[in-house]
Amino acid sequence: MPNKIEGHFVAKKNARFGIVVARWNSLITERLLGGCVDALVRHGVPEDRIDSVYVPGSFELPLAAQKLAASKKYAALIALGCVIRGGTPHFEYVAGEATKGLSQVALNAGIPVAFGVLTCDTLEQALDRAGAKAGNKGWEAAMSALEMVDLLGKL
Ligand code: INI
Repeated sequence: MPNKIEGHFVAKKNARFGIVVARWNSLITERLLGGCVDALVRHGVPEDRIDSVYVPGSFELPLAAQKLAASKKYAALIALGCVIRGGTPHFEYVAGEATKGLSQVALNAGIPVAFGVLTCDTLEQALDRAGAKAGNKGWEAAMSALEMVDLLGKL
């Protein structure tokens, strides 16, 4: 049997988490933030070890995340945003740059940057993923941050 190495959903002692939240579609992103903080706190992260930083839109998430990563204060970052397709190519540009930029920050800094950016066709779909029919993607992003911090500590 191979050695199985995996992360668990536990809060590492003293670990600090940075959440970057886009204000665009704040009806949705505030709900993602609520789910995200709830998941962290219920898995043992004290609230005073969680910082939330606001940016105008999802396009700005990577730059703020990069700055937070450079501070070396955080075990992981979680990016929350919501891009809704409006029938223009704008959607692809904003969502694409947010996605590329955030993964670049994670790889350059060597810390997990959880991707909690919804890319939806409609507001209804976004609501479903922000606490209605399809769970809360902010919660899921927080769980992935917890798991990755624990995993990286084992590698
Ligand atoms: N930003 C979002 O987070 N979601 C969107 O749906 C969106 N749309 O549709 O335009 C959006 N645009 C703003 C963008 O993220 C930047 O804040 C803006 O272009 C200024 O740089």
